[in-house]
Amino acid sequence: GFGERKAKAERMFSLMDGFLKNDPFSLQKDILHHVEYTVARSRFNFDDYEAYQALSHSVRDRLIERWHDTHTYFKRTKPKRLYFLSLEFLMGRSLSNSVINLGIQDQYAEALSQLGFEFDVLAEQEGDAALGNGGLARFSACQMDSLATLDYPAWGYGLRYEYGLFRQIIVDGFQHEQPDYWLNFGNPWEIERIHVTYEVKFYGTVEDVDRNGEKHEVWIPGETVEAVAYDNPIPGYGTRNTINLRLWAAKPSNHFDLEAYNTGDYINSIVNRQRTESISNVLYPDDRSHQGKEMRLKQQYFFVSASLQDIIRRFKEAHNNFDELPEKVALHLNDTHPSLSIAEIMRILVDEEQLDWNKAWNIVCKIFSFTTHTVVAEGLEKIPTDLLGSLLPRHLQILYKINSNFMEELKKRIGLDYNRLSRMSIVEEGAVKSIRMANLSIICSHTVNGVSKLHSDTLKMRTFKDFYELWPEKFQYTTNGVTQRRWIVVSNPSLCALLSKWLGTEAWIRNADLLTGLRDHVDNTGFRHEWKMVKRLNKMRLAEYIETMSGVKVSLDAMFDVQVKRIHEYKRQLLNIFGIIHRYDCLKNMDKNDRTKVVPRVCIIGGKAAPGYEIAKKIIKLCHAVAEKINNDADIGDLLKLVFIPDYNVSVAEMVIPGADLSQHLSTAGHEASGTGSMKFLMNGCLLLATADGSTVEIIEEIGSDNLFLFGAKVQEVAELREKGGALKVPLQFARVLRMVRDGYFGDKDYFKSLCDTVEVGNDFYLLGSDFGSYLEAQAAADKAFVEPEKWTKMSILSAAGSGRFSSDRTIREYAERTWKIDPCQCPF
Ligand code: NTF
Repeated sequence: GFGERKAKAERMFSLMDGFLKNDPFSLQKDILHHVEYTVARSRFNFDDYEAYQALSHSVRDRLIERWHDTHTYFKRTKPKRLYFLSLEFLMGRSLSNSVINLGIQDQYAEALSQLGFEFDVLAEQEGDAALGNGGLARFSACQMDSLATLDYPAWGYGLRYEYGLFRQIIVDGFQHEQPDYWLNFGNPWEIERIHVTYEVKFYGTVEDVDRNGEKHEVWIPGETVEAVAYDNPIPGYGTRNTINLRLWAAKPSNHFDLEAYNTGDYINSIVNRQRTESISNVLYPDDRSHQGKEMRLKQQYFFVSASLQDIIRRFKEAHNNFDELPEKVALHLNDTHPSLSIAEIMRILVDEEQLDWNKAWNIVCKIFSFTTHTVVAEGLEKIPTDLLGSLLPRHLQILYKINSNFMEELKKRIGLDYNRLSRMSIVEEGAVKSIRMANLSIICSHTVNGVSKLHSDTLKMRTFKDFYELWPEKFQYTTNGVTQRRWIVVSNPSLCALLSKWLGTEAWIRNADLLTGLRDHVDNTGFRHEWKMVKRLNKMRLAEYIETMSGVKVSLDAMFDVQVKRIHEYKRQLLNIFGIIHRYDCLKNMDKNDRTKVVPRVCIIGGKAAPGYEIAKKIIKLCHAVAEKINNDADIGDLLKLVFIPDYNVSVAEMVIPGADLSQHLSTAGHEASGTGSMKFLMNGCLLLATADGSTVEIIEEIGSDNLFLFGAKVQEVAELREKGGALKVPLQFARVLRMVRDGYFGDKDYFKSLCDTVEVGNDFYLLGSDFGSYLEAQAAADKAFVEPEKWTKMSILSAAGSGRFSSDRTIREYAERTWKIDPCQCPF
């Protein structure tokens, strides 16, 4: 009874010391406790890695306290919740970020130094959590940080891959992929919830059942897998709120396997069980083509089914009428990867909860929102109906029904325009009949978001034109952002201190708009001097890293020029390399005396190529071949260096970005949906050399076109240029560089042939040739600015000063207010 429960609670409470204490002495005690009892090492003998583990566990304890409080508070106050569904999160390391967000960085540093350890050294022990590919996945991670910091009642849902994104190693200039078995040494940042499990079903058939005299279709599944929850606490900065990122792992279901029992095939039944575990094993390493792979589809449904069961269970605990669902639940589709949710929730409401189809559909259309991260229609996900029908027969039926209802409605609105009807259909008839996940997502979502203004215009005018004409009000844009907690506070502590000093407050860490205050100091020589010192310090850190990674010694006086991102033809790393070859060629042909006037450069390129993307891999090889030549040319010395940074990931980015003077964003206009790397560089006072693509257009609005180096064809010009094809004018320098590569100047002539073909006149889809002239001019302008350090520093300051709008806090606030309609819910201290 109640009396008994109360007595028990009181007894429990009297046994607790209250919250964990954060003074250095208590922290030391906790760390040593974990050395002895969690890591099980002697407290008199443990190394840096063990110290890292113990330290992390003491941080984890503090996260758990806040996590519990936050969720108890959410449960009590029952706010509308956001569920952020994403198949990818690139969280990177957690230690520094957690300690900073908890606000106990200094205490930990002191506690550790008294124990003879250095916080930063231990932080370096941590490996990255790399459960994602590129921009989309890191953006998800930034959004989680902002959701927690701004006190939104949000959950993230994803998959706990046992193998994250492959590690890139370079052998003879070629990329090789190594598995990232990241859980090998345990993961202190997750909490295994062995009691939070759901059954996920696959295959089987659909059968008719009789329900109160009516015929209904019901799924009789053939295979069952269990989903186990792993919770990853996400602490907000300057708040007690700590939200949850729940990742699912597949485990074999413990259901009694009658067949194996009957046939006595004990060993095989266990071997078969292991196959089911493999669902969450590995992240697909391709960031924009997930076409027609059965395992990928299984992953998507596994994730969707477990998440929705969890969400519906939580809803039913607090509410008893599904009419309330839209007031209490917002479901966000991060790209189309989770869009099976739509069919799944219809199945739950209609088949299991026995709601009338139309009633269910009306509810469902009020809860979904959708963000797309791609530009071109060819990149959109399609699932062959054969595959879907065998894995999820009932879902395929549901999708057909959604589509036929939609087609009926559409005919009433637009008449019998069969071309348009077939373009808008969820079902693509063709050689391979398939389901168009983007069409499904648009039809069912109340809001379709682009990730920058330009991107959204493209969606409206091209990619989703038919849908825009039908439902203009659905189409919105919410420009991406990045979290200044990770991209300044964690990764650039010296800049962080400088900002707080000159802004006179740390408030910019929660309100990045305050960075505009830097404009007031731009004419102060003392401030500029300190600004330069910070950059120099970060360049030193980067130079050391370069030397250990590649053996190349670089001069700190050179301009550090960086391009780091996934390798893609549209991102045009090849344009960068051609520019470098051109620079090298000029240096070689230059009079010795003239060389002294040249601005020395260190060109840094980094990024992974999808394992099956041949051209991207050739770009990596070419980069190494060119580097080999240039770096060993005694004529050139410090005037030009080229280094490829292997295994680019979140923690490498944290080191590289603060050390850059210049960063390059070279996508052919109209191809980069937004770009978030540029925002990180901007915050760190790096100048941008960029095309007018994605969010760069909005960056220019904030910092002014004088403070960056813009080049290249504009979006409106691209189509026309492409049409010219073979008649396109290409500068002589471009032809010369291309010839050098073709002729084997950098070796491997045959291997580079197909790469060269992609940019040959008439075949140059991404317009490297036609943009080359303007690219070289922008590069020359950058050189010119760099020799005037005061001017350069001003541009650098004004870049950072204008970066506030590109905080993911602004992004999240816009989503919360306009799209999700959720309110902050701050757990009291
Ligand atoms: C990326 N997409 C886009 O290519 C970037 O322009 C954008 O900034 C980020 O998403 C975040 O919105 C992907 O990573 C993916 F997976 F869609 F290819």
